[in-house]
Amino acid sequence: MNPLLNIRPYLKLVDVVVEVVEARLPASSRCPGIEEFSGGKGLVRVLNKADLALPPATREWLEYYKELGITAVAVDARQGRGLGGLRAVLDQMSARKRERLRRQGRQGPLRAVVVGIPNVGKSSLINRLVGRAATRTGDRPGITRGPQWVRPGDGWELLDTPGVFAPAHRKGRTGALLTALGCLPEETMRPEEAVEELLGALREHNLFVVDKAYGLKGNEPPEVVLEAVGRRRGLILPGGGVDVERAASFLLREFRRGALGKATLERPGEGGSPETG
Ligand SMILES: Nc1nc2c(ncn2[C@@H]2O[C@H](COP(=O)(O)OP(=O)(O)OP(=O)(O)O)[C@@H](O)[C@H]2O)c(=O)[nH]1
Ligand SMILES: [Mg+2]
Repeated sequence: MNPLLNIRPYLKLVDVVVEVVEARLPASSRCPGIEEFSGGKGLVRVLNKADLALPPATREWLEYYKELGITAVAVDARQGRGLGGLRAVLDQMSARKRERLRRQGRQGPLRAVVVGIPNVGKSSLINRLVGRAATRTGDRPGITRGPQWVRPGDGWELLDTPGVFAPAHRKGRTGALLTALGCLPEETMRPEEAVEELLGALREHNLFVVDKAYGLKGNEPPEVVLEAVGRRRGLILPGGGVDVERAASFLLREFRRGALGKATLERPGEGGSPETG
């Protein structure tokens, strides 16, 4: 089933579709079928959590989208960075309708729906745009339960929606990385498995943030890394061995919130996911 079906009834009400993706994983965190879904509406892609991604990689993505004629902006919804650019895009995309309304002597409203996979910061972005905690946010997937209009009274009405994902999001490395980033529930995969894929993806991009944080060379197998994490963090089983599962969960949480440093896990042109080349 198309995961966007529940949102479709709202589409005819809106002027712009805002697709939020993870700046650390811009291609694999995309919303499946969004182009067809948004039809003739304006569509803007927001690379959120840009504070946790590598700035040169984010610039590379934005350049790449520009070449493809895709409207995209990078933001940090937590700190409110990059919102000016997004507002400008929203204004531009709604200019024609505003002009029509003006000719009719009316003021609005203009409406946007915010969609994306879970936990990418859709609700946080809305809260930043309206300047108050209008919708609930949280550091796990599935916080927003149903569509919710936010009406700040500035002429815009924003629709927050629950995160959606497709079967492809759960598969292989994509599934592991989305679990590592907190976009899929932790139960999706054993944390040790997610750590293995995360380490692989980081090292392939010459990112040794985990290895450095735990004083390791950049080529130790995941078991050695988790042993180091468990010992350092005191995650020890009664028999004296490391609690590997807890060490893996701990490491994933550290990475997710950016405690190990910035990282971008895919670059344009790498292949494997749509729009990576
Ligand atoms: N560092 C950082 N954290 C962010 C940013 N935006 C959101 N977050 C955090 O990411 C987590 C998820 O944010 P939400 O706004 O609840 O995400 P959502 O997409 O609405 O999630 P669902 O409703 O579950 O689909 C929260 O812990 C936010 O504080 C950002 O730009 N940078
Ligand atoms: Mg939400």
